[in-house]
Amino acid sequence: MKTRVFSGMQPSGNLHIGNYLGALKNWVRIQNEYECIFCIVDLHAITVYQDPAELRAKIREIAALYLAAGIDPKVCSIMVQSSVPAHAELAWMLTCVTPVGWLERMTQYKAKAAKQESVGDGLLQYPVLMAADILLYQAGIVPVGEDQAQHLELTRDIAQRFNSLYGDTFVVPGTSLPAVGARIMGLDDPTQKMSKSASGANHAVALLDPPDKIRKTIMRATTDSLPCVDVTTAGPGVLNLLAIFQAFSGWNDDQMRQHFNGMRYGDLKKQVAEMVISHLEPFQERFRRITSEPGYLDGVLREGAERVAPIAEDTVRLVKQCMGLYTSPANAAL
Ligand code: AQP
Repeated sequence: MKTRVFSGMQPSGNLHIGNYLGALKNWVRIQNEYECIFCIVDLHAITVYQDPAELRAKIREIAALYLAAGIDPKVCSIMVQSSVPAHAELAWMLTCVTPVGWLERMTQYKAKAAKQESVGDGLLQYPVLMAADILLYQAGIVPVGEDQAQHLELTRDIAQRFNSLYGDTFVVPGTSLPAVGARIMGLDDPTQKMSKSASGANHAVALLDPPDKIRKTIMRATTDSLPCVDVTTAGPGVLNLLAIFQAFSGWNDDQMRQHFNGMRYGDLKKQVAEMVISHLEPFQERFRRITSEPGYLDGVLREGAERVAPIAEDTVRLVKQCMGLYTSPANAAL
């Protein structure tokens, strides 16, 4: 039996090249090797306020971006988190075995809470819901970007705590990070992770940005005051541009060094911009085709949810039995 893979993205803004290089590209690479479930995690998105009409549109946009990136719905299940109620149900059960101190230590919680006037409980519970997403499907591998590694560690802690309290129930999942591109930094500030929710005009390259905008954003990227590239001593801005180029091109370290050492920053930026555009143009064309087919996206999402719901329901039933919750006699014997 193939190992199961689970991962997801929040429909909380425009997907950017960090989301693509850190996660989506890896998903496409491994989709034939494993049994993959790729989710649009809308329940996670509402841990900060989302305009309802925009959220509805973003859920569909993200599903179309998965497909445009090359996720094959015949091989993988693509589904929306809120369409399988077991995600929320298991999250509550896991909340009850998770010490609040574990959650308060999460760096993403601390960073996001610092930006809110009033912090919703959902923001604190975010990683428990993420643990529920993964454990619900007994996923063995979770391919994510580096920023999610701490949440994955917490998922393992929750699974192990549950298993030690109630007996072996959950598969303890492993993390899969890409070798290059696991943490793409903001183009306007290379000390900050590129993020959907950051507000700067030159912060990110979105997957649906037109070529002119991509060129403009990359040409304005922050570098440093040195005249040209030195791969071994480069500062964070130049390293970020090199990582973007390398992750898109697939070049090895020697090729990168030989090609870029001594190059002026203006030329480096031009080459990075053209590399990004050459990958995003065909991607955007596929996105337009997918979104112009009436009913196609909804069919993919419905099929995905129907395929995974029985797995999720089995896990919830098992967890209820383990914890001593009520299960009807018909369901008592698994
Ligand atoms: N900058 C990044 N570099 C590499 N990978 C990244 N990911 C996110 N940012 C980068 C990876 O993309 C996947 C989906 O992320 P998410 O939607 O769960 O939200 P996030 O990690 O919180 O990403 P954002 O873009 O910063 O969104 P907002 O601003 O809404 O919080 C994950 O696998 C993530 O690791």
